[in-house]
Amino acid sequence: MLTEAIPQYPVADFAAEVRAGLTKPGQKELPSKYLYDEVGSVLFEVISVLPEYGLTRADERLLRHHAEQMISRLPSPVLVAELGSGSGKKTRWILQALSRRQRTTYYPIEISPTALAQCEKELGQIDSVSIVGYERSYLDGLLEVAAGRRAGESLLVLFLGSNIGNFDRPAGEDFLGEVRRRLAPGDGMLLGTDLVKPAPQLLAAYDDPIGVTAAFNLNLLARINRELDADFNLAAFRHAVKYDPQERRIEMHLRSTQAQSVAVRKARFSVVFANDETIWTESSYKYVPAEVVEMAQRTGFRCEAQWVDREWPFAQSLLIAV
Ligand code: AVI
Repeated sequence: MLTEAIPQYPVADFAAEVRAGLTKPGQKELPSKYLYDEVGSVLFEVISVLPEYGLTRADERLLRHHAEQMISRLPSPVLVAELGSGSGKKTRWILQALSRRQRTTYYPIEISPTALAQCEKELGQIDSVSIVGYERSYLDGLLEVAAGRRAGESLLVLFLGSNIGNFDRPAGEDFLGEVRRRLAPGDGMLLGTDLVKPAPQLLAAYDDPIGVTAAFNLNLLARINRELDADFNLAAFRHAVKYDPQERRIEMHLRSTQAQSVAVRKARFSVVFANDETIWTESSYKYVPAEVVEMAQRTGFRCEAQWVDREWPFAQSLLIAV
């Protein structure tokens, strides 16, 4: 695999964002993108195979069963760019279906070099598919891929796994608009969204009984200790999850189990926690299918088709840039 690389988040950006989130008045927060260092990415892979977390299996099932139909609705030749390649496992179905009709170039765009390497391992052997990895933010990478295409080539952008659900709703919609600005009319986007389901099922998915999701969440504090020379006592924080039915979102928090003070030396600040105070580390918004259609229309796409998994309600929506 060829890789176009730039460095990961500079430590100064990480320090500034941790400081801003932990010193802001009211609810303390940390950006969820920092959950995915080398340890966090491996823990997320484990989450994705937990029996309680049906999201990744539903995403993969829809691609496995409908990839041919999905690509039959796209012009040929088409380049494939994926935002946040993850391990690349699910993408195999789309690439195999495409490779039966054309030679295909696949551009995984991903800030984590570990995930890009994993993706190459998973997908490197498919006949007629070449891989060019971009170690970039999603939108910067997409701009470069779109700018480099030849006349007559269209683009299919994959944004799978309900990664859009980790944006607040308005930010998710802005993000779709930004993707659209980088595309030409007729280009496609396959968007995976986790759908609303009963609260007990969602709570179990984000608070599994063997504690993998708890470790994934706590690793954020461990990462701050490692990279910013902080002294979080991990034993004094607990993973906590709640579902807000009005907002239709799961919230992950880290709850302080005592009054305590923590120093984050490389970010030059200390922070005090009251007993029971939380740090909000991630939101995971859940959708209804019609909402995705409307969001697509407001951002310059039309929804060409939707496929919904019955076992674990989840939708793949094929959006076409208008
Ligand atoms: C990556 N993302 C879609 C996952 C989700 O379900 O929101 C991240 C995750 N957080 C806890 N478990 C999984």
